Amino acid sequence: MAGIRERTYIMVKPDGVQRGLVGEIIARFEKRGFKLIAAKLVSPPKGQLEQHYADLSSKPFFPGLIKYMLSGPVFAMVWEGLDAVKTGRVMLGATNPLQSAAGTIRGDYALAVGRNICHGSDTVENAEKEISLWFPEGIVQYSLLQETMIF
Ligand code: RTP
Repeated sequence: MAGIRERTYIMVKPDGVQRGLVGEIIARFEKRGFKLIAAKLVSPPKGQLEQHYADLSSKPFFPGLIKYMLSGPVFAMVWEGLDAVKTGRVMLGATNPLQSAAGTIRGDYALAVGRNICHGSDTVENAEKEISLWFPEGIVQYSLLQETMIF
């Protein structure tokens, strides 16, 4: 759903997990004001990663991307809040960390496009698809006190 209850799928990739950046990334989203509604550490099967990145399957870097994503567990999350998809992408920074602004997650912690720490949905439609793919068991529903204060 777009607007104040918009949801986005954010994933800490294997390099981010290995480097101990899960807490830092959670903290940034929490402090910004987003609400965590799902989270888990998972080692997905290859087919799930191929489905997640299906639109990139013809790219030359696709096999390397899948190998990288299979190199360790990922931390899968769903965050909810105002313009979560667009703002989440801004917080991640440009795909290639060499172009990511300082102050963004990639701009502060990454150097290479092939090791760029995190994923964020690029559209509301893709967010809903990705949430279904990564959290087929469903999402917890709860209210935060701050929700009544923000809007
Ligand atoms: P993501 O889906 O991971 O959030 O990244 P994105 O939308 O910013 O970028 P996208 O073009 O969808 O690329 C997905 C991931 O593929 C890897 N990549 N490698 N070697 C390369 O030239 C290259 N280009 C992209 C990155 O890990 C990128 O995040």
